[in-house]
Formats: sequence, C-alpha cells, structure tokens
Amino acid sequence: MRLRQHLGLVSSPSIYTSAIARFGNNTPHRRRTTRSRTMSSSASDAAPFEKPRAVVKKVLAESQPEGQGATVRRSIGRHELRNLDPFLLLDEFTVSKPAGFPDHPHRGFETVTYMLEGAFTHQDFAGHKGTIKTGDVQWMTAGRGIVHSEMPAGDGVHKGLQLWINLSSKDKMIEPRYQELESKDISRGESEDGGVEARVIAGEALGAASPVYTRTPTMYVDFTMRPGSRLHQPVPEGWNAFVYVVDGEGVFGRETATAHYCLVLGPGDGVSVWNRSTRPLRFVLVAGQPLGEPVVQHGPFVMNSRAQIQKAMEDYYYGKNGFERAGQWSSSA
Ligand code: FJE
Ligand code: FE
Repeated sequence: MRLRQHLGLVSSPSIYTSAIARFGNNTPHRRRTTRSRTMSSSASDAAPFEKPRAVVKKVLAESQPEGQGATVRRSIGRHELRNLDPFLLLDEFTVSKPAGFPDHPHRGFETVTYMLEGAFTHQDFAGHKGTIKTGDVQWMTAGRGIVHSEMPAGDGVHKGLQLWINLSSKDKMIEPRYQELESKDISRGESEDGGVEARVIAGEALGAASPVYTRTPTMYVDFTMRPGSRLHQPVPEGWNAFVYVVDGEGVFGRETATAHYCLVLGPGDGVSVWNRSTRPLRFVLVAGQPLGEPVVQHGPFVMNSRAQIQKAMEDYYYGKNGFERAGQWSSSA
C-alpha cells in the first residue's frame, strides 16, 4: 500500500528521471525495490533511493525583530545557515498592524512570499499593487530594481514565509517581474493512499507541477502528512535542499524535528519522511541548483562583487539603472 505511493512519486518526468532509470535498470538496488513490492507494507517503508539524503544540520529559527515592529523567525540567512547556495534567506514572519515592512529596495535576487495565515498588501514604485491571502504566493523577481512596501491587510495576526533566492550574474539586472498564484490555483498532488498532500509552489511533487518559472532552478513544496503516513520525495542530485517545519512533528531521514526547525539535507537523490506522531505534520521542502558564484550582500542588495554593491547603492540613491522611479515614490496608506 505504501509502496504504491513510491511508485506514484516517480511517475512524473524530468526531475525524477534518475529514480525512473533505477526502476528500469537491473541494479542491485532494483532487487530490493522489487522484493519490497511483494512483501508486507513494513518492508516497503524502505527508502526507494540509492542515496537517501540525511539531515546534516538542524537549527531552531528563533524570533528576532525585523522591518518596522515585525517579528521573524530566520532560518536560512542566520549565522549558522549561510552559504546554502542559491538560497539567501528564509523568514517565517508574524505581523500585526501597524507593524510591517515599509518602503525598501531590492536588487539581484527573487523574493517568494507564501501566506500561511491572514493577508499582506504589496505596493511598488511602478504601480503594482495587490493583496495575497492565506495560501497565496507572490514570486517576485526583483532583478535590476524594485522598491516596494509589504504591509499586513486588516486586523489580526498575519503569518507567512518569505524565501530569498539568488539570481545568477546574467540575471541580476533583468527587468523586474511578478508571478502570482492564488491558493485555488496552486497545483496539489496527493499520495495514492491519501496520507500526504503536496501544494506545489515550484517544481513537481506527487504528480503535480507548478506553472511558476524559476530562473534559478528551484523546487518548493508545502507538504501536509496525516499521522502514520510516509513520504519518499525525490530531490534532484547536486541541488542544495532543506526542510522547514511549519507545524507538528516528523522524522526526516533519522532526525526528528518540530515546528520552526530548519533541517539542511546532505547529498543524495531523495528524502524520506515519516509522521510518527498523532497530529498532522506540515513542512516545506525547498531545493535549488547552486549558482557557484561569489555572493556579496548588503541588506536588500545581493550582487557578485563589492563594486556592484557600491553601484547598487549609488543607483538607488541617484535613481538610476532601474531605480528611476525611486525618488518621487512612496507607498500610500
Ligand atoms: C527587511 C531588507 C528587507 N524579511 N519577511 C531589509 F527586504 C526586509 C524585508 C523583509 C521581509 C518582508 C516580508 Cl513580507 C517577510 C521579511 C525581511 O522586507 F526587513 C530589512 N531589514
Ligand atoms: Fe521586500
């Protein structure tokens, strides 16, 4: 029963090619897979991966002040979790009015905002304005320059995740672009036994694929697992990958983690997860192809050299090279 779940996982093309190749090849590993197909469900719990990814680092994202009166739990980007190329930052934000992230610039990377609860309104200097609600995603490619505000819409508590993905040197100065996904339009995959649901923000999982175009190849999936369920999720080899637990408790490889823990995964072709608890488990799995380029960051500017950072600050200050509208613009209440 659980094995069918593995097979379902390898039914889509592209990033699962290595797993498919394994099933079709007469490797020693195939024998194990074939055998488990005919054995009890406990035997099929064995990972179908040649090189299962293990947790190599486990860090609790502690709360810290950020923006104007806002609080974030920073995982990627904190001291212990730097250099997870192409990822620069992951903040779990919790914000109530009047706190927020008022007018600020970005250059050289992408921000992906995923709402967990409540709503956020964004406004930028080019007249883009919108509100993302629970379950919605805003995928913003800042490129050469964006100045915007990100503020809670309405009363109460507003929560979400913001991920920063670096852009390659050839993409850092592209025109800004937005990709927005409403919750209802997010592709959902489900394991065959219904124990696991995937909301696919980028890439593919459980037979569902996201329409988001990722300039830096990225996989971003929000998984919810029922008590007792298991997942064997392929993750492209050579990509850096991590898990961030949103709610509940799970076993990732051999490591157990609860909410607000970030788990960096080591090399391999997939990760196995087990919800051994009696409550639902929710986590995001994020993976990306490393850029392998120098990273020089100064707050919201991320470039390849000190000189380019200097240039970004000048461009912002003098309103040049993408920041032309920065001078006269400010967000409205
Ligand atoms: C910031 C540069 C920034 N984490 N999580 C410098 F871009 C920001 C910033 C955010 C942010 C926004 C949201 Cl909606 C969620 C975030 C940082 O806007 F706070 C500083 N100091
Ligand atoms: Fe921002």
